[in-house]
Amino acid sequence: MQMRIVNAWNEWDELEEIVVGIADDAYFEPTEPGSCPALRDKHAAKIFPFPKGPKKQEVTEKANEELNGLVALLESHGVTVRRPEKHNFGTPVKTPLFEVENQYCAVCPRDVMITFGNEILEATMSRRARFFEYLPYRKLVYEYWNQDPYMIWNAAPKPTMHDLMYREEFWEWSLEKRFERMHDFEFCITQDEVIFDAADCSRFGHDIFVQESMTTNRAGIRWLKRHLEPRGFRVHDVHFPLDLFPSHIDCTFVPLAPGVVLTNPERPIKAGEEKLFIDNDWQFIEAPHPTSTDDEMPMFCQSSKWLAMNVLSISPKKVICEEQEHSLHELLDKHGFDVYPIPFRNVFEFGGSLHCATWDIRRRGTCKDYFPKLNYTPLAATTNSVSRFIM
Ligand code: DAV
Repeated sequence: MQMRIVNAWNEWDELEEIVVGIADDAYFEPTEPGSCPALRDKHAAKIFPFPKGPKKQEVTEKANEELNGLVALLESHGVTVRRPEKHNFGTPVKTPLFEVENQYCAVCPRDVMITFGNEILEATMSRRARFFEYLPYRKLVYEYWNQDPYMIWNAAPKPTMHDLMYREEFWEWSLEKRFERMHDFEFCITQDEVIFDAADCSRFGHDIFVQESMTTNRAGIRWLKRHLEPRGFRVHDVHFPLDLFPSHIDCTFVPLAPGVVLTNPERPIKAGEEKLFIDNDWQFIEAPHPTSTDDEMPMFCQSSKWLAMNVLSISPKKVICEEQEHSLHELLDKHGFDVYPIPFRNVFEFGGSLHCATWDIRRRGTCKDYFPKLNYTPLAATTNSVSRFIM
């Protein structure tokens, strides 16, 4: 019998195979129209620019120790763990339409790669330094594709990443201006090209929720709808207006088990979008305040303190959490989850925490409907009626 290797329909089913990122050869993210990295300490930022070039070896080694700790924990639960290939992130990128001085790292496969059932999809990405970030995963993808005859492989269309794709003045906007415009959902990328990072998607069986953000635009969500609906998925855009710098849904809205989502108290879902969850008996559990304030996060980390919520489920009952987030451990324990704490803070400056640093390939289970009361109109239905009309 032929092996089925690629099979993951949600964020919580029992985990069987996963890719864990690696910090080797990581570089600092460069300044570019889609990203303006800044030092965490505002006083230091007045004196020192954000560093350029490769990450220091001891910093990379510390991150690798924690990533290896995650690998060991997963293996002790019987999970098969795979790692990305080596890649030279110091190579500059030059295409006919843009140039960038270096690439980034292979710590966060979640941002680039996603498994939708038996399909592996490579995201378009939204930043120049990450244009080629699928490369460290290609050997694995070929292996899955060669061994699993049911596996479908797709790569979303690459955007130009030309200057015109970005709205650079976004970085100059004051917080007041962002706050006033929070319901426009307009960020540093324009709406003309198809743009999405994989980490803006969250999988709930038949239903996929995609956040509009600095890394995913409305055309990106439309592309995902047209791509996924013929396979039986229902794709929903979701918004968290109080997140003035949204990037990746997995520090904001994190499903842990059927009927349970961990929510971010500072980033409530847009009024009206909660209805689908409430109507279908989903419970929102509010995450407690993280251990660190934003100012206390590691100096070069570009993510918020809400990395505290970036947990990895290895079954509907078992969750891996960052070691220092005691209030979160207690909360999850109270709700009947087994918590597995591990140190992970040295990974933060490489783009994320436990969910970001992984990409699940196989979870035991099938595609289920967790929103049975949903009345969904597929995008294709509207498009078809228009084309019939034109003919
Ligand atoms: O809240 O800063 C970070 C996600 C990183 N992949 C946040 C989201």
